[in-house]
Amino acid sequence: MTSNQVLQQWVEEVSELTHPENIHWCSGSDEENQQLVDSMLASGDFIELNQETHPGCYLHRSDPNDVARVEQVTYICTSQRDDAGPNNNWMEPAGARAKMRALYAGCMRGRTMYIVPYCMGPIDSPLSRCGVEITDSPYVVANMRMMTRMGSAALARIEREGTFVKGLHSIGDLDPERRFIMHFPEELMIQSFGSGYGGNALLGKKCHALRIASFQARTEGWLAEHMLIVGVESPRGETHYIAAAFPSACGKTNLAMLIPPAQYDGWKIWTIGDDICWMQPGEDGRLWAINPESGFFGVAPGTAAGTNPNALAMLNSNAIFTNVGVTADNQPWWEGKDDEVPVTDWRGNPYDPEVGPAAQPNSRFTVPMKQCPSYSDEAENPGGVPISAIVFGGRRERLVPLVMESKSWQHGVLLGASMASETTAAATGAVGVVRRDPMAMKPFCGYNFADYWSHWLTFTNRADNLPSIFHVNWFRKDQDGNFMWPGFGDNMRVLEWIINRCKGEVGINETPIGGLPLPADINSTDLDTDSATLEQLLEVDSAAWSAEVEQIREYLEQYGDRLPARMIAELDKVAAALSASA
Ligand code: SAT
Ligand code: MN
Repeated sequence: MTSNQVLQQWVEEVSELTHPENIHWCSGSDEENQQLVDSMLASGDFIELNQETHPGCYLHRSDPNDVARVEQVTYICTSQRDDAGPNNNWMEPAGARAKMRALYAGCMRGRTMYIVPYCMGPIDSPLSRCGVEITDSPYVVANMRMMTRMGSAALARIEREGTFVKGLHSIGDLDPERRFIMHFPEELMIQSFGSGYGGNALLGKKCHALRIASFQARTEGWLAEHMLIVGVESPRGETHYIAAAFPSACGKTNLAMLIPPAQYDGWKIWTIGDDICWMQPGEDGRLWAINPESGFFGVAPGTAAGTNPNALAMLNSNAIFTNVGVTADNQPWWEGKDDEVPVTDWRGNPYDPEVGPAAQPNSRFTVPMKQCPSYSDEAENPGGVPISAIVFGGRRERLVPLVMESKSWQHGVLLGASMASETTAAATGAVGVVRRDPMAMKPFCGYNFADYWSHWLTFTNRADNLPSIFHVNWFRKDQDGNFMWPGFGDNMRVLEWIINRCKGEVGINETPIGGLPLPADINSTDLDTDSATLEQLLEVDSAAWSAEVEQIREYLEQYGDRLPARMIAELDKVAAALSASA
């Protein structure tokens, strides 16, 4: 029950449509969570893990057909098709609503319908936004409780403010043919059916905090981005905050929890967020950012003491593991974790390496952010943190230098729009093909990319102390196919250079594509990369870059008339500078 009439009426409508057996308004309390856990243990939704080594940890095995986001059935339903843009699947809103209505009819018979009020961001932050997810999945409720500020405090804020995003979710019958993730940004509404998986079902995450929020941010003058946020504290006690966007498989979670190499004594990386960043100009002309989430929903495979000790350390208690393997003593296990041999695979069958990996490659952990050893209390600051630098990145074996600085905000927007990664062997299809993923928002921008870049470009009028924009590439390879840069903790050396640039403490090598470091300005004490290789990582091949510029032009031109002229002007400047230097 609620005093908000719109919410009360919507709950009644949904209940009449879906026919749940019970309705439960979530308070977010510990007792409520315990009851939920107990009922999931009884139903088999949760399997208890070793409570001595992993207190409060549970395993969830999903339907084997329901293990990832489903972009092909994810739609943006704006009244005008062009408002969704070539970057989205579009469906006409009335048709989409009718389709979903038919699927929802009676879908919650025999189930409990949970009303989940949540707040994206600190509960008392003006940058935060609220939503309500109605779901018939207790697994979703347990996850939302970690990933968002869920329960009574969020409902109180909704009753105070009167606005919220409406998200309706049912797992339905998990039939992939009857699975749709619909977004109605003009109505601040999400409708999801047929999947219980993370990004399809935890509606606060990609559906609200990126697709709906990006649309909302455009009308309200802020940015909703697919970025991690880290604080870099120097031995002098100064902390600079960096927001960074990468396509998948570029080590975003690792960067968010980086541990600096040994000689960075007194330096510390603070984690504010690993996935989503909402930014808004402050009175001082800087951009101030919050992480709208309060938990991590991370990929388990590859998480290890060597690659990300902070992540491993936070997974010993109060975590939900989805689709991982299990050891003989009932501990969670995934490929890359350690030398143990699991006994059970993610489907619950005896583990047989001939059949496949123990953990599903997209298996996940859900864990409260506060359990991360590098978690910063600033994540709770209602005012957010001031951003000194925005970093874009991609996985490029050739061409793209280790790091470069944009010549201006506008050029930085072009760098973001040109972001790309080469496909890895992990994805199906050809290896090494360059895929554009502007601002790492390709699957998450809730409107036409051309309008999104125009919105980014307006920030020069909105704030006069904008962060510098950089582009990084940790993934260059030499002729023999070896990585030229060690990555992981050593990326700290690049972060240090970025901060030195923000403070104006080091110079720059001006090139046609942007400002590159002078090799001597990258801290190379105890670095495994020799100086010749470092120089190669900081070179510009003008002929190859001219070809790249034409590929970027071809990509951008598909956005037609709506593409801001400024973007092509920036690209032309780069092209002209490259020809002049050739
Ligand atoms: O499924 S999620 O979108 O939540 C995770 C991811 O794909 O990044
Ligand atoms: Mn993500």
